[in-house]
Amino acid sequence: MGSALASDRAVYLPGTVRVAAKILVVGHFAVGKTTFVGSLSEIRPLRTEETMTQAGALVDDLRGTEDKTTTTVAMDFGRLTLSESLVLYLFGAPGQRRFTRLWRDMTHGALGALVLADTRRLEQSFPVMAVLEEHGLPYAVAVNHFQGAPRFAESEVREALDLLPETPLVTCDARDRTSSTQALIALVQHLQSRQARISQEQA
Ligand SMILES: Nc1nc2c(ncn2[C@@H]2O[C@H](COP(=O)(O)OP(=O)(O)OP(=O)(O)O)[C@@H](O)[C@H]2O)c(=O)[nH]1
Ligand SMILES: [Mg+2]
Repeated sequence: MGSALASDRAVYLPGTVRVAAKILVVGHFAVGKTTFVGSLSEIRPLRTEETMTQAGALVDDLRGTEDKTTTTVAMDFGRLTLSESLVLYLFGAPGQRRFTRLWRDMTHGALGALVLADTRRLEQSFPVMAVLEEHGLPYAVAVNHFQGAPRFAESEVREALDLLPETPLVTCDARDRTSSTQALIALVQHLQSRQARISQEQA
């Protein structure tokens, strides 16, 4: 692993790539999903941003992200070549709960998900994690740290989100490519060790 950090954002996939995996980037409204996919993608990310209007003001919680003017209405799409042989296709979900049906559809064919969370509203992560659990999709959690957001000990965040001991929990800055890559690597390592465990049990 590691070539993704050093390489330029290449348009074409290297011929050495053998495995392509669909990874979801999910989380509640305005947690930084579009920013995360945009920081990581080596191709120009596909975005489906629309301007937010007064109509959404009563339902969309903009606390802490008052500068935000657009929201994802379908999905974000990006690509990250993580090693010579592995490429990740990143699908960023829309954030509002009215898109729950789309979240379900997006789980099809996905290998795993990265749940972005914000310590100012951890409880808003539950509906997202519930959909993943309902579909048996393994996930890791990355706290996207916003300025002024409270910092809690890892054990406190784990307890608040009711995470299983094996679920990875990391902190990231979705605007930073290196930090976002580390979060994704935590998920990929989790998926690999989970797969190894399943194969061992089946042997
Ligand atoms: N301080 C800080 N701001 C961030 C970070 N990540 C995203 N932002 C800002 O937070 C706002 C929300 O980011 P988005 O990437 O649009 O969030 P989203 O989860 O895609 O939002 P929806 O698609 O509307 O649910 C934007 O104004 C970003 O610039 C971060 O790590 N730190
Ligand atoms: Mg978005």
